[in-house]
Amino acid sequence: MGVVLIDGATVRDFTEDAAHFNKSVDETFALLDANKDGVLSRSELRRAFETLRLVDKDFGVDTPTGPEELTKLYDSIFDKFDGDRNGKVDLEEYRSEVRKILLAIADGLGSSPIQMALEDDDQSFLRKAAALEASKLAAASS
Ligand SMILES: [Ca+2]
Ligand SMILES: [Ca+2]
Repeated sequence: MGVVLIDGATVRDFTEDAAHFNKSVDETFALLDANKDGVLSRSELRRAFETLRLVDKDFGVDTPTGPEELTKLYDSIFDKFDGDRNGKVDLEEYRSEVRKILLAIADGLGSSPIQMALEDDDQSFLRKAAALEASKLAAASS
């Protein structure tokens, strides 16, 4: 496992590559949906963010330390995902919110690349974007 540089274009390419993007998103959705009912509950989404560390990696925010702040943070994340406010996050809502988040990250990165370690157990989307970039580079140079 190595280190790759990713910039805004890498992240944007990833979100625009529908086949890869949907596959990655669907994989994480399936992981998060612990009771396999096809939707994410508040607690499933929260546990997901805790175990995948998506908050610090993909949202770029410092994880608050107090339990009340944490609950507020996860509630606000859940409300963003739950577009139709029915208390559940379905796959379409999940896909569209993840895409929005990644595009915002892409804008933030611009053309200033950041280093991204490729770790096997890292399920963050930035890592997936980095892996896609690495595989394209490998294909181009072979
Ligand atoms: Ca579920
Ligand atoms: Ca919903």
